[in-house]
Amino acid sequence: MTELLTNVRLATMTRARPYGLVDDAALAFEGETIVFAGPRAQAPSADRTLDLGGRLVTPGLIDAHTHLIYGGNRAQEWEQRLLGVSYAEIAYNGGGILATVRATRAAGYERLVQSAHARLATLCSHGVTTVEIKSGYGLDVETEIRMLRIARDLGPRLPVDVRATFLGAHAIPPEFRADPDGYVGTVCDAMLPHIASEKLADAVDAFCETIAFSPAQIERVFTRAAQLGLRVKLHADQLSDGGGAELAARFGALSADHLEFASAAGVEALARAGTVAVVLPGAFYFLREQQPPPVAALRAAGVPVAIATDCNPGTSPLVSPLLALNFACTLLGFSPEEALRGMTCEAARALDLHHDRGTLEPGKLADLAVWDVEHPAELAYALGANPCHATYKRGRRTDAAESRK
Ligand code: DI6
Ligand code: FE
Repeated sequence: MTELLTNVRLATMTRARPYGLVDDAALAFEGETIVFAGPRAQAPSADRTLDLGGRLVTPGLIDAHTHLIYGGNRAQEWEQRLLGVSYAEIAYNGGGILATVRATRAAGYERLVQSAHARLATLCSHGVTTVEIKSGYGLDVETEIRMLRIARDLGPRLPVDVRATFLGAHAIPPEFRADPDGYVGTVCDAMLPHIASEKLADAVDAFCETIAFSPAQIERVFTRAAQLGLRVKLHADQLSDGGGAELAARFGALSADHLEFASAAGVEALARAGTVAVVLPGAFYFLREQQPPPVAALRAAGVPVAIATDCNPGTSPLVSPLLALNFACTLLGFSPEEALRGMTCEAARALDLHHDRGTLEPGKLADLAVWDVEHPAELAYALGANPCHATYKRGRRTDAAESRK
């Protein structure tokens, strides 16, 4: 059966600038696959036609970096930070990520599912149809596996595809405080082989930072991941220049994320490796970071740049992808078009899913967001608004009003 959505403006996000816009357009799909996206006058005949009243249709948004499964919250730590205590100080004193690790270990499976489901449903109600979710708040075999199973369980419950990422090397757990290398051994020898054999993760991430893991420790994790056939990505150069971008590039990482302190050499390395830069404006904003990521240098070097929410309890409790686009424009110098590319086609690349999503073209999945706006710049523009009218996930429609329930 062919379904035709007509009387729309399409932001196809294909190479044609700006936004791959097609006015007075139509889009047809058969099952879960787009078969036509172009001028209404050329649309094929269809079994069912829906007039969308001139609304804008974009690819479903892709949030390529979240940590949305966690116990508790860190509002009180945020209060402390507003009084001048730094994120690094809080981490050194056993708060920060480790506070969430305690709360996550203590929460049962069902409580974690419930709170993560609510956050993911909010993302979906804002046009998201593909999301990446990391583990990393368990830091022991049992809880890391629980987090990844929850990530795998959430997808079928909502109109969204979930990519699960194993982030065992997120922080050094309290049990290994005196033996960080011992923990890296656990990640490599106990966690990774199990996760790979059960296919619980699609990729492996790590946090390269003075308060987390050294490049040498991360090399061990990445080497093991590569042996097990898993692609890698990296939290790189967020709080200091630790050569994270270079490290990610050396391992052919899918993405290097954050990058506030990445050096010129790091940017060049990403460009050569074809690694996507994932910029996380929510964390930049919420940490009141002073040093922006090198957006102009990334642009000049031709590095693909994605934008994501980084939804997490410590540095970016953000469940609005559109606000992430706005922050990218107002704080980091993106154009609204670059920002939207960052959450569609470039985000698809960051997840290695660009073969089947991220643009509106025949052959790609019918993952769509329908918006009550005239022009795509409005998506990044309207602070705190949610103009999402409906989404289509693999051709199946969800009304936004429905998904907010
Ligand atoms: N960088 C981040 O921004 C998140 N993880 C990371 O490595 C923050 C995680 C947290 O503070 O809970
Ligand atoms: Fe993160």
